[in-house]
Amino acid sequence: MNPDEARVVESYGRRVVLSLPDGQRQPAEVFGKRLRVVCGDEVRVSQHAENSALQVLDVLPRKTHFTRTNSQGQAEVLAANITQLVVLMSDHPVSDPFIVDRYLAGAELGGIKALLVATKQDLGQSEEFQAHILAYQQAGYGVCNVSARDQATLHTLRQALSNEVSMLVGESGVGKSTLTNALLGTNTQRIREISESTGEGRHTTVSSILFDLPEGNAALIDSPGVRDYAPAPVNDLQVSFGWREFARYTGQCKFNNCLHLREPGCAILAAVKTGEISQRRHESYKRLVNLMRQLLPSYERH
Ligand SMILES: Nc1nc2c(ncn2[C@@H]2O[C@H](COP(=O)(O)OP(=O)(O)O)[C@@H](O)[C@H]2O)c(=O)[nH]1
Ligand SMILES: [Mg+2]
Ligand SMILES: [Zn+2]
Repeated sequence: MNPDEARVVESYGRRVVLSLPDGQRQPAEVFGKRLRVVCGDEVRVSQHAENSALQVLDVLPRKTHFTRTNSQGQAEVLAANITQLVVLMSDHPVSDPFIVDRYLAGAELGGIKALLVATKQDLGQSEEFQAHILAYQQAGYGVCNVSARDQATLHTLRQALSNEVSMLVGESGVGKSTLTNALLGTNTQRIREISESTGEGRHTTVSSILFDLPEGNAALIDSPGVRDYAPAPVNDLQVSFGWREFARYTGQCKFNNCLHLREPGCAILAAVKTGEISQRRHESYKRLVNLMRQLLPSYERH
């Protein structure tokens, strides 16, 4: 990294926290109204005088960007330059597999590797949960079973995190911040207290924060709690690229613009019928096609 370059480790609009080439973390201001920076961005900075505030002047080209559709139906970049999305799933409380699918699709569409982590292993796993995990393995995803309360369970995950810039995502309460603390060996991130009366937790992680992991050349981003997630708008034909297991059947459908919904001679529908592709994963695909059709008017689709 050049001496005038830095990495954004926290972003609050105009105010950010930077990690400087010497490893120090310092607050800075974003210069100019149009510049938008997110966690993981590499930026060019300047400082007028020894004790003046650091200013972010420019964003270096992003190698990857992980996006979502925001509440206005627009694409929003959540993190830049991550190499791996780590999608957390828990049985306590039960994670929604349709949200997990959309996170995995967001990674595929952003050209980012994806890994699944089943959390809170110490609390046990129902048969239904294990069936979901098996379906993800059959689709081609690696799965780590962990408990943040047992360092011995973190070994495989630590290996998967080395030499990567990983972002932890998943529904509120799935255990992202607890896992971050366990991996860092600190109590940096605040943990949600789940209210006994309502079962609802408070959102204690307000912004994505990037941490350097002690081992290897690795970084980990803890992200704020969410209720829902969808990738940035894409046209309906692109949605299938979010389902890794569909790739095996590329070129085998009768129509080359097949959307795998109800077309005759569809290789994907045939694979769903034989059980080679999970029925639930395909249902999830159909739901995302429908959502994307609502988000993008038809003239933008083709
Ligand atoms: N038993 C058990 N509880 C956990 C584990 N990880 C997290 N939790 C609990 O799950 C709740 C939510 O955790 P938190 O890390 O705040 O979730 P986040 O919203 O995804 O960041 C807290 O009450 C944690 O104590 C685990 O491995 N085992
Ligand atoms: Mg959290
Ligand atoms: Zn098809």
